[in-house]
Amino acid sequence: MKTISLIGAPTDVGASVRGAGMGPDALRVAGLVEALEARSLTVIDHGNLHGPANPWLEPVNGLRHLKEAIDWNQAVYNAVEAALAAGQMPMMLGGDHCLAIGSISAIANHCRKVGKKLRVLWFDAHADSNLSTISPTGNIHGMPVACLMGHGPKELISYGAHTPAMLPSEIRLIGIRSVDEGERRFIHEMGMQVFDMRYIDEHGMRAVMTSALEGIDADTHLHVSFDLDCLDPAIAPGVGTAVLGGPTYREAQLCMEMIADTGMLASLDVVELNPALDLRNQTAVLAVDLIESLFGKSTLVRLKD
Ligand code: 5AB
Ligand code: MN
Ligand code: MN
Ligand code: MN
Repeated sequence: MKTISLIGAPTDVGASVRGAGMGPDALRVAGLVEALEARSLTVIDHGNLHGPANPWLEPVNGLRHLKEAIDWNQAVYNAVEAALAAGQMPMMLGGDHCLAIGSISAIANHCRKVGKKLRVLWFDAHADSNLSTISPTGNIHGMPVACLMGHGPKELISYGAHTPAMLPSEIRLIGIRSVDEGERRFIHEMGMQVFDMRYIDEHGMRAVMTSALEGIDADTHLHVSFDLDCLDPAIAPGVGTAVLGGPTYREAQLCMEMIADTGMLASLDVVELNPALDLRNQTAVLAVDLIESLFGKSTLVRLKD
């Protein structure tokens, strides 16, 4: 059976709304460990990583808190790399989404080393494809996709042995509904596959997930980077940058169940949970509920064929 390595990364240095640093503990309080154990998984909770405090400064050259983001991502990179080396499944609990740079750099590096194909499913309201030159905010949590594709400050694009860490063909963006003008151009230049909300409305979540999971086989490392602001704010208010019009509870469940059905999930980021904005920890409780489905707790009554 799988052993899950929980890695808490309690920081909000990549954001300009404070509070995401409390995410890891809110997920624990919501019963994450117990829920995973109830799915017969072994869980090793490594507790929280340590890193620099949020200095709460304005962006410099289009980047806010660059040095702090570099240090936090190095800590995440090291922890995820160690979990993979030990044969465990890393689950990184953010923290803001800039931490996916370290997490996915370690995963991609591992894939190159062991000769696995990589597929990343990026669930998000946002495209996270900003560059310092085009970002309207300078917040690094809006830049991880670009950094992973080799576009960003040199320290953030070179954690692993290869730059870029990830190719555009290895990622699928799902749930997107807030894209900055520069990001739109970048996405098209890179040729990334984006299943935005309009596409989900028109084709339905089942068709979207069938496409997003296409080609995954026994040689694939499947990583899910789950920004909780992907979900509709009506069900997930506890996020720093909420955007109207996200997937419903049922659509989110279907995503999780279809991923579970592949049996190939190999690592996970759960990010952008902001307990300071949540209502009685409901977004954390919802996240735990969806993670249970991701690990095979089906809501189906009929038996699967
Ligand atoms: B998140 C925005 N595009 O770059 C920017 O939550 C928002 O990780 C980024 O998806 C949101 O600041 C980053 C306006
Ligand atoms: Mn994000
Ligand atoms: Mn987002
Ligand atoms: Mn956010």
